[in-house]
Amino acid sequence: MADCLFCRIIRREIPAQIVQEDEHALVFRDIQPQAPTHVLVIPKKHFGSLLDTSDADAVLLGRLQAAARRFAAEAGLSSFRLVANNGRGAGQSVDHLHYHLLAGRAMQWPPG
Ligand code: DGP
Repeated sequence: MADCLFCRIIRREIPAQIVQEDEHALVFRDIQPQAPTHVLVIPKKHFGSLLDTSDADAVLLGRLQAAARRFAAEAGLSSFRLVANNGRGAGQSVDHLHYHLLAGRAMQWPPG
């Protein structure tokens, strides 16, 4: 997607603090961190949100969780939250599927 912000980060057209990368996924620091540790886990393939994926993408979706787990393990996180906002009503502002990984402070439940 030519004008997608996160696709542009993947292509290195916009700078980001990338902390992990493989063939399928990118993990980088959120520009507006909501916790001491706040990274975004994204697929390199463009999906607007989880609703734009299908059962055929199950392996790729699993890879995103694996990337999140690797980051958490390497960062020594014993607890963290992994969350995806899907749709404006849920707070999604960037239309490229992404999981927020937040850690380093007490978390509330349910989230607001
Ligand atoms: P959401 O609101 O759930 O769609 O999350 C989008 C996140 O993306 C939000 O926490 C801020 C982050 N973000 C927006 N623009 C940029 C950017 O240019 N660079 C980085 N690293 N993060 C961004």
